Amino acid sequence: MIKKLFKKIKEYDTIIIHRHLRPDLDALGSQRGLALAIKDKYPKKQVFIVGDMSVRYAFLGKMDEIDDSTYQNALVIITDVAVANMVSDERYKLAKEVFVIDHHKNSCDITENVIVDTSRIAVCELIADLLWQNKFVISSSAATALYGGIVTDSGRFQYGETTGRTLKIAGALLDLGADKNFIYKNLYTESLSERTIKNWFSSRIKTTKNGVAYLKNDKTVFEKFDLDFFNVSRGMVSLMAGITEIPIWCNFTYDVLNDKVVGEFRSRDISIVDIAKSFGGGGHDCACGATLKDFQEADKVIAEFDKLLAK
Ligand SMILES: [Mn+2]
Repeated sequence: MIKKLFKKIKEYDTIIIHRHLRPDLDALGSQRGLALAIKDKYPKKQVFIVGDMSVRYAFLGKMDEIDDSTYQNALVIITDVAVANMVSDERYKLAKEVFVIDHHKNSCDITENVIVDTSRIAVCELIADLLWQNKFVISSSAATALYGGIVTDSGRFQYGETTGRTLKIAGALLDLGADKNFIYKNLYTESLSERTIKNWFSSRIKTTKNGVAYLKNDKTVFEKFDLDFFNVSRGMVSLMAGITEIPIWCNFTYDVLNDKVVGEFRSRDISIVDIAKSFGGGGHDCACGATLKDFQEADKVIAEFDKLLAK
């Protein structure tokens, strides 16, 4: 499949790269890094990146605006997601051929053309490797984008699937000129008002008897603060990390666009993904999520996690 993908990349004049909705830095970095590497190798090709943007990671750069007609004879590559309803910009369906490159455990319902390696901490790690295997040159800008994805998806080289290979690839990207200071500056700096808002959320953390911490962010949160969904759903989950008494924590956020409640689940070292799956979600062993009907269903998730800790 890898061979087939790179043959197609060589063949097509127009290549459009998609990734998941509400992108994190692995989604954005893999998309941009791959696009830059293809453009550098084939300057005559038209390579576009599309999708919604999150304010949090806007520092990496803008998306391209393209017409539907651009898809007519195009190859689409989707990164960091293998599930159709999570792909940002459903116009990928207009493309002539579609490939998926992912590292999640979900089975793919988009295309038969799937390259998935669940042993990779970040799809950026996988893509850097694929590019080198196929004799692509990774420029310093592409290296910065890919490095950003590895750093964030690995929790700063901390989470489970972080391996020697992860660090070797990240190291090679640094040697190619990845601007780690640019990435870290943007990851670790926030405004005074952002910090104040976080303190407000921290003060609302609740815990269960056996050590599940949770936040329930209903629509009043968005009336009170000028925050987008991603800032709350992904941005506030880590407020509950690093507390000795809390092995599992979850963040439930009302999604006004779909009238659902999105749950983000995290654990220090206990596998919790099966519970996420039982609520129709998925992800990684210790970092996963699910889209829920309402906050009553959120209570059921909390009860399941609490039961897991009671064992
Ligand atoms: Mn990822």
